[in-house]
Amino acid sequence: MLETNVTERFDFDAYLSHRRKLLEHKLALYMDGGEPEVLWEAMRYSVLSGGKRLRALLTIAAAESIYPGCELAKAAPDLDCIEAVMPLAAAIEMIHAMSLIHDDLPCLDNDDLRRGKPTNHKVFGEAMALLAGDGLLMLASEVLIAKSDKHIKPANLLDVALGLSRATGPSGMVGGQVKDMQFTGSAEGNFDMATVESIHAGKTGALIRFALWAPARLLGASEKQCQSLARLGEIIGLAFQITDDLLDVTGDATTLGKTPGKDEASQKATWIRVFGVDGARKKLALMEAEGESLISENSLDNGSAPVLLSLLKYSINREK
Ligand code: GRG
Repeated sequence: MLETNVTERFDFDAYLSHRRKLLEHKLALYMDGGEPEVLWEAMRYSVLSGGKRLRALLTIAAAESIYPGCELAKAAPDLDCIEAVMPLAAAIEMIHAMSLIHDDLPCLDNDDLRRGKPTNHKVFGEAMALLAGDGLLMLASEVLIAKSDKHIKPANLLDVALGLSRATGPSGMVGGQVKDMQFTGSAEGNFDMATVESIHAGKTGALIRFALWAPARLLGASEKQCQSLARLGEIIGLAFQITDDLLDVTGDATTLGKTPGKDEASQKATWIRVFGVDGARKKLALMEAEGESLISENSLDNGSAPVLLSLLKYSINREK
């Protein structure tokens, strides 16, 4: 097993691979077995198919960052903070996976390729893909509520469950997706920066914001810590989606594991269509600087392990 205690020189790759391994193990455990068999197979196909796991990694990193001094650390000093947020991290990845399944359906983006593999409906058919998405949506809440540690305060868990519904539903991902549809195919003059920011904040930003805020709330961090992490989530969420817009223009299918060039072909309202590639790069540089200041001013990264800072940079400088 890799060292979890990162000291002196921070090895970000080792950090990523260790935390991803813990998460994959839990996801497989929470999704082991189940019937009807074909439904569970379709759900597992999309959840256990890799992906960067950025949202879960943000949740784990936020938990590690706030753990010393939070309510739970005092109430249950022997509890491992990564273990404590695993149901939450897994629930977030389930919601993310279901959103990808539905997004790829013929009635939405109609994609054949996801994470370098045929999309869920290409393997299981449209009806089963729809139901696998529905199943994951509810399994996420079930895992969060049923698997969370008994030392977690019920009021905190309830707040987090409410936050998950808000981030996922009409005021989050679903609303963002609807706005995305409303502006797809629209001429450039019909939308502006505020429109694109609002689409991005719902479709992508809401879950990433939640991924950083929720572990702090769940473990009983201070309100200031919760709010600073939520703001960092907004910065990373927008930066992540602008990077996604950029990669759709500059990336290739093999590296991305999905079809590039679709935003342009379907005339999506993206940052690139408002500001161009250079404009997107400039915005990303500004957001990276803003995130960096927020992290250092609020001491969000503790000790010598700049985990959140590294995840911020990873969200922006990734190639897939
Ligand atoms: C949430 C109830 C509910 C329904 C779904 C379709 C839909 C509503 C929302 C669309 C959400 C969506 C697909 C947003 C795009 C976000 C995005 C950039 C996804 C790619 O994320 P990565 O790069 O993927 O993190 P990996 O494969 O690495 O996990």
